[in-house]
Formats: sequence, structure tokens, C-alpha cells
Amino acid sequence: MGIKVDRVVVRHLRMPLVHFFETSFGRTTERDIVLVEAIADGLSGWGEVTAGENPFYNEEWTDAVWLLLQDYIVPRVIGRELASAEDVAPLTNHIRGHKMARGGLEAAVWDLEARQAGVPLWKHIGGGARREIPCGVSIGVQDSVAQLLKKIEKELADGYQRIKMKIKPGWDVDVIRQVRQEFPGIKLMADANSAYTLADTDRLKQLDEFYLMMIEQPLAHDDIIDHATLQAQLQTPICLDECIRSAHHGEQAIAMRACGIINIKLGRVGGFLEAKRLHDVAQKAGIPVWCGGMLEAGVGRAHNIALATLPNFVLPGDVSASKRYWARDIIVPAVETTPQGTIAIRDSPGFGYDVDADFIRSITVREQTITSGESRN
Ligand code: OSB
Ligand code: MG
Repeated sequence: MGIKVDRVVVRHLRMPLVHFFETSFGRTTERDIVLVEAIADGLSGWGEVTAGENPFYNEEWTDAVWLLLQDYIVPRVIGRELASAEDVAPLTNHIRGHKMARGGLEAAVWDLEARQAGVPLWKHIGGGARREIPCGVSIGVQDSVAQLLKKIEKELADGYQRIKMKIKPGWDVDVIRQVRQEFPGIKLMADANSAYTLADTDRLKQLDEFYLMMIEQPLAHDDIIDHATLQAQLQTPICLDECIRSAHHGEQAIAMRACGIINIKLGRVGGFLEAKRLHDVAQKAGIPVWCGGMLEAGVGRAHNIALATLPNFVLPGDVSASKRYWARDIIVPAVETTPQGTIAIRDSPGFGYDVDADFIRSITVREQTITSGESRN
């Protein structure tokens, strides 16, 4: 069919979180999100860049994303005759890293192409293995253990199928022990966001006692090899997040036995094309995957829901209801969960929700329309 993007609008939105979210690398109270609208023949597709406000999860952050999209990413794609959305990722492959910025436009073009074809995005990417995706929640480091226990109780009452808690040195073994005492039967896991090194191996081995589903990214953000060394000494499966930026990294980690599970994040790998490849690599190797989150607003959340309908997303992910993050989301209706802790997929074209244009306008910090392909490269 072919697709030619003739205009791209990038918007920088500022959205306060309902509750702060704290990881081993810092506390977030307010999100600065770059939204990408790709337009062709009067039809819009939407993408959300999943980078954080600071270069702490990976090297990306809002202000860098803003420049990259305008100077390098959009100019490479705009005005070109593309055979399909699959052509977008290769056009920006010359950029080192910055996959979240690249993935924001890539996802927008997938959404646009799905709308042109009049099909839901989940179908367009080859998903649809399930009508409801299983949901877990990610709970940040809290100010007290009592507060953490209270939060877990509330999420379980809301039906969420597994609890992920953030850990860091000083908020790990003792805290997990108390959680396990209180909730011996729940599906529980821990995410360290790269807060440990192999020198902490003895400490990490103590976690085996708590029969966690997995421990996520305990070691460096750019390491695979040390994770293999650690995995050989742990009973608990390691799940890799930060260090898997491509399907090839997934292949290497699996070959080295560095992990038993992979967290797939759309932005971290640069969009749907690479996320699908990573999914396929893991599936072929018998490694289950789940869909991670980056505190997304509704557009990114809806894309994650579509992604999580691919067959090998068999574990509950970090995609949860809008109201856990936002007083008001940028899509209508907001993302909601069923009492069984699932999100039902929707059948309207594209990502399946309406964009709340008035609300988006009211929270836009800056906006730029790009119409021509003048690139720095
Ligand atoms: O490591 O999965 C992570 C949030 C920000 C940065 C990194 C991570 C997270 C989460 C939250 O765990 C997932 C979510 O609820 O969106
Ligand atoms: Mg993680």
C-alpha cells in the first residue's frame, strides 16, 4: 500500500504523577513526555517517546529526545515513500543509541499504517494471541516498609496478578523478607535497575530464599557477561531489562545463559520492528517475555497493550491502569483493568483509544511542526 509521512508534530507534555515513583536511580514526581504525531493524507498516527526526564535509566532524556527528533530522526523519514512501517527503523539506524527517541516516531508510523488499513494496531503488528493481557504492577521504593505493605495490599485487592518491588542496597533482603511474611503466596519479583555488582553476589543469593519469580537487571545497565556469571550462582531466574537493546543482545544473553526471562520495552529497543524480532528470538529459545513500562501516558500505554498480545508475552507485565499514574490521562477512555487483573484489548483502528486533544493542548509545554526533510546528515 505504501505510506508517506508529510508532517510530524512533536509535543512536549508535562504531567504530574499521582504518586512519586522511586527506583535505585532516583525519584520521579512529574513526567516530561514527548508525543509524536505523524500525519499522512490528513490521517494521524501517534507515538510516545518513553525516555525519562534525566539520563539515569539509560542515556536518553526529554531534552535530548526533543533535539534528536527534529535534527536527525524526523528529517530522515518525512516525505519518503515507504513500502511499510517496517522501513522506519532502518532509516534511523545510523544514529547510535537513542532508541527511545527513534522508537517514538517508529511507533507513530505503525499506528498510522494500522489506521490507514482500518485495523487495530494489535492485529497490524501480528498480535492477537489473547483478548486480555495479564497485568502486574511495579511498586517503587517507599518511605517505609509499612507503606510498601499497604500499597501491595491495595494492588492485590484491585486484582493485579503479580507484584514487582524496586530494590536497592539498603532496601532489599530485609524488606523482601517482611513482604514475604505478610504475603507468602503471591507472585513476587524484584527490580534492582542495575544497583549491584558481582561483589554483591552473596547478598543477591540470599534472595533465593524468597522464591521470587525473577530478579530484574541486578547488575550494570550495559552488562550481559556478569549477569551470566551471577545467574550460574542463583536459583532465581534473572530477567534482563536495561542491557537488552536489540534482538541480537537477546540472542547473546540467551546463548550465554545470562537470563531466564526478558522484559521487552518498546522504546528501549527502538520500536515495534525490533520488539517483534526480540520477541521471536526469545520464543524460539523457550524464554518467556513480558511487557515492561516506563511510566507511560496513554499513547505509550496503548502501544504496550498491543505489543503484549504477541504470543510469547506469557507473563504478567508492568502495564497497568491509567489511574495508578494520572489524575487524567491523554486518551479516552483511560486504560482500565478487569477485576481479574487484565486489560481487555479494543477493536477500533490504530491503538484503539481516542486522543484527548483539548487536554493535550492544556499540558503542552512546547510544540513543533516539521514539514520538510532538512537533516543534519
Ligand atoms: O525498570 O522497569 C523499570 C519505571 C521507570 C524506569 C524503569 C522502570 C520503571 C518501572 C515502572 O518499573 C513500570 C511502569 O509501571 O510503567
Ligand atoms: Mg526494569
